[in-house]
Amino acid sequence: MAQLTVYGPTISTYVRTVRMILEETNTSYNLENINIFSARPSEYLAINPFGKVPTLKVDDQVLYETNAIVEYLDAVVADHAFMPKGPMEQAQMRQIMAIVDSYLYGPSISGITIQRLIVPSQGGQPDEGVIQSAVPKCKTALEAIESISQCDPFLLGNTITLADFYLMPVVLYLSKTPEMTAVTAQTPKLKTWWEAINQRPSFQKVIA
Ligand SMILES: N[C@@H](CCC(=O)N[C@@H](CS)C(=O)NCC(=O)O)C(=O)O
Repeated sequence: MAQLTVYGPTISTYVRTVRMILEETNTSYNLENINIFSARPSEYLAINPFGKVPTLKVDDQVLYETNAIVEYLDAVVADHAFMPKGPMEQAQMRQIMAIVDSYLYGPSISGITIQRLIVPSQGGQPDEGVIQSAVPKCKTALEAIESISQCDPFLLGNTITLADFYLMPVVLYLSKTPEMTAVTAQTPKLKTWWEAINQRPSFQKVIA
């Protein structure tokens, strides 16, 4: 097996998504911290010109963009265990991942989580305006995911898929804020899914 190195901080939702696959499959890997609260070093920008995390190194080859990384890892370390079998479910899995990327991550993390958890931890006051404008966007995204998902017990049925790994880290941060109640008011299936899945050992390990 190739030598795998994940670049990124343990607090990153996308880093957690990637690490869950490695933990689920007992794959050994190195974790290299990248500070995302300061300018990225030139050595990191040389492997990821966008400066985002995570980046995965596979021996000397570099992959970035979480959707590319997780599909690669699912193939090489999980023998496609985290990919649904049917074409419709595969498309729905990618649809959920795209909703997380395009419509959920921004309002949940940059909007609610940064304001509610990070700003006060640094002695500041949350910007209630930023939070209030993020809440309906999060709600729309979670309700869209709810309408695609089965949550029985996993998002797309009886096996865990990459979509679960994408959504769990974002919902964890939301669950630490008072806005969780409002954004999940119309998503009863996702609430049941979250209660059943959040103690999963691979998840508990990557969030520790
Ligand atoms: N499109 C990227 C997004 C990754 C992303 O936004 N990562 C966040 C951390 S969870 C990050 O790098 N934040 C630092 C920054 O934006 O400067 C992917 O799929 O990997």
